[in-house]
Amino acid sequence: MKSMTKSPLQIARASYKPKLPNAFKGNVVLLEGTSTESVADQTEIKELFPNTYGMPLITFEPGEKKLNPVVGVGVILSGGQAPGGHNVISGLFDGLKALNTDNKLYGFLGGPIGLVDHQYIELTKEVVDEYRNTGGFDIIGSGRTKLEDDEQYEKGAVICKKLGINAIVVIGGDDSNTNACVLAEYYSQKNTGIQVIGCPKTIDGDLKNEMIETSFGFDTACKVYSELIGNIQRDANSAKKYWHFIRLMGRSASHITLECALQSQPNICIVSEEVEANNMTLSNVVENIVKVVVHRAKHGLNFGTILIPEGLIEFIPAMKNLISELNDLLAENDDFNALNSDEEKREYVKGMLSPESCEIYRSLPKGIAKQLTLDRDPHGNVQVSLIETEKLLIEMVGKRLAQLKAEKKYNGKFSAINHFFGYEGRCAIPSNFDADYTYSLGYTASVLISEGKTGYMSSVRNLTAPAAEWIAGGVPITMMMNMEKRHGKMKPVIQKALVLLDGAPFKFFASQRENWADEKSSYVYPGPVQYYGPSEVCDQPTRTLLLEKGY
Ligand code: FBP
Repeated sequence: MKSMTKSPLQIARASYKPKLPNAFKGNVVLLEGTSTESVADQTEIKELFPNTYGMPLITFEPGEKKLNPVVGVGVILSGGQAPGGHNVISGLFDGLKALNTDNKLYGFLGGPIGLVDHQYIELTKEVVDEYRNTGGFDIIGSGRTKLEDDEQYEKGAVICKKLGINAIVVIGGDDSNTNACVLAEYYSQKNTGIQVIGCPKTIDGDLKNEMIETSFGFDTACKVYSELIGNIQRDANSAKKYWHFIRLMGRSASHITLECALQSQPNICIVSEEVEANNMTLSNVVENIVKVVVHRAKHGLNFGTILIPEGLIEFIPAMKNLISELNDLLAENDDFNALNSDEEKREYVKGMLSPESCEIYRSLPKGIAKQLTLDRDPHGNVQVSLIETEKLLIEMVGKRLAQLKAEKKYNGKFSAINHFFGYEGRCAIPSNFDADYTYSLGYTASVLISEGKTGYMSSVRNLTAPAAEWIAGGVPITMMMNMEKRHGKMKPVIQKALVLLDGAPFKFFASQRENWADEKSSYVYPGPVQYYGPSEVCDQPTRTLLLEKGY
């Protein structure tokens, strides 16, 4: 058999033509709205961003042909992978070439560090064509280096000058776009002539607001995880012998977990934001799970599915205090880092914590306690993907059920299996929605650049309508900012969007969960992401977006 370097689907998918909003079908005109304000802390944000604060919202509409001067653009992929990143780049490339065939696009390698270390490639048609409609960020790679000091910005300006780059596009999440905004302000203040445009990326779905309806990648990742959850539910319903504890990526916010629950209807779904709002302890969370396990066992159902958001641990108030004490304690702590064994580290930490936090730290299984002290990411966040909450819950639920059994209050069998879905979905081939959305975001960025804009995030709205009716434009990044404490200091940052307990997706879930938990449970098996077929199967946005838009 001939060896294959591409799958038949890859080959077919390469020829998919992403849909664009009508505004981009011909020549484009820019419309400016009224000036904007930051979501909070207006005085502080205005003072920190004198050049990029208060700019108007922008929308694009079809318009007259005009002459577009040649531009050079550099693009950076920042942070975790998300399906559709390659299509942002192909949309950007095609948009730039449609504006002026002499425009050039460069890709900085390995994330923001590529700009600082002058590592780049030119993104020609041959390179871009290889990656159209594919998952992953491998076209130029990604990284989590934080752009935060003048020396880095100056080094970036040097390479931009050398390559004739007038604009940088940063494709990233809330932290990366915060950095993009600071960079835009710096380059404006220094009159470098370098514009900076952001693009809303993250599977976590927590970079959203009135003008950014969803971040790209959320759609595909949730569809991939929901397929897997559906498959597990079929297995559970067939074998009838396991409880599956499934943790899902998403960092702090529970958007992914909630969306997967809406798609697959598991027996239990924990939403971290609700746990925090109800001031729940770890034992409360365990007790809620136990109630459902016991109830189903009474009906002979010793199996089920439970979805757990990755960031749960940080939303349990007492655990949150412990993590925050650990963050302060471990920040650049040479004494701790010099210790060799886990036992020495454990003893050191115990000696430094407050009595309340120490009590909790002691009560945790050693493995979990160790995971809480692992290195933070460059933005100072605990790497929640490394904390195996699903195993902790299995252990605690098992213990509690054993107690109930001894008290003759439970007579079932509890056999549990743990799963963690994250990396399985982050580089999936983008759904039609993500392929179209990302291509449109890239195309939008090219027009914002040609219009000389800086400090804007590429925005494509009205996403529950067909792509032709999507509204493309730009949102000043300062509009999304507020002041928050980071590493003990107040900093301007983009406000993270958590699950709203009074929002339509959560309310719908809350109205259904009792039915999903009991003996009449009604699993849904979403099946694989569909690329070809009827529009009602292939072109549906997430349930979250539909509910938010009142469908
Ligand atoms: P971004 O916020 O950078 O998009 O990353 C999302 C994410 O997939 C989270 O869901 C997860 O907690 C984290 O990245 C894992 O990070 P890493 O890729 O460094 O393991």
